[in-house]
Amino acid sequence: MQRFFGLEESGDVDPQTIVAMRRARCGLSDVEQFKKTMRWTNRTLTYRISRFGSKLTVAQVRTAFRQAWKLWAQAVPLKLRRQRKSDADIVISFNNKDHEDGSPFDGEGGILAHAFFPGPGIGGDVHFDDEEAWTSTNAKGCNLLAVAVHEFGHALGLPHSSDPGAIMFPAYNFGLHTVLQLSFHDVKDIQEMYGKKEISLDRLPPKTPDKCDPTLSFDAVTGFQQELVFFKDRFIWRFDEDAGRMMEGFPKPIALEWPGIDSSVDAAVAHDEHIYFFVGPQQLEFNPKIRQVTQTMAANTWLQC
Ligand SMILES: [Ca+2]
Ligand SMILES: [Ca+2]
Ligand SMILES: [Zn+2]
Ligand SMILES: [Zn+2]
Repeated sequence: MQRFFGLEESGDVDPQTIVAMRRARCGLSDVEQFKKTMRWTNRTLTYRISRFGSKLTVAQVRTAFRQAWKLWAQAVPLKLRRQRKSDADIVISFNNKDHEDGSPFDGEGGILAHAFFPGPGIGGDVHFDDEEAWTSTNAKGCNLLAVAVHEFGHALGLPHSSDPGAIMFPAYNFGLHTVLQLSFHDVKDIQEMYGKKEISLDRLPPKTPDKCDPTLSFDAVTGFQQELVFFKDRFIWRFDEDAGRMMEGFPKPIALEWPGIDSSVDAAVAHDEHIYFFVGPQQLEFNPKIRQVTQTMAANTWLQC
């Protein structure tokens, strides 16, 4: 699994790997190799919610799933229809611990959900761990929509992506303040399976920046402790000054390092045991000890306005 987090494939479990592994993730194994691409042959697929969870209302769950399917169906000529009764292609449920498919859930945290690739029976089905703190809002907890978009990608046949900007990256994209959307790679991968939809997307899917792109420009560069951090869009790279080299596993979404910083930043500075991120007319004060944004202020408060 190390390859998927952009870490060195050392085979040893180093502290960096442990951090990546402890993070909430999808239960689908990265090690699993796919003999052939599995995809649905029908262009209209049906889904049914066979068991609702205990954390969200029926309406909240239905809305999240409808929005999640819509993101994929905007890119490809597929129709997803909710079915109340009888068999559906994709059966979705919230489950606890062992739920008789050989992949028991692990209680709160860790694995949040898993899905099966297209096929008959359990194929295409999606299971969510009912013990997670599911939310339908931007509040703390697990945003059901963010997890559902990823799992539904598997239900349509997509494996994990090594692009850290992709919905199909094994760690979920919990950018709570950003609009959830498919990345350039997600769109390319799903269109390779099902073709392009004639109606174009509302806006172009974002590309994860490439550090060696000769036209690359940075939004901000700043020094934190013994590091230099390079910002571009919602991603960063970190340069370790002691080791004299770029750290492995980057680019990474800013929000994975500093939760709550979900957009591009104009400037960032470390001061008085806090980090200040400047985003448009605002600045976000981040406390690294508790890993939280502690205050939002006007960007020009430093200038005593
Ligand atoms: Ca879990
Ligand atoms: Ca099924
Ligand atoms: Zn996954
Ligand atoms: Zn399951």
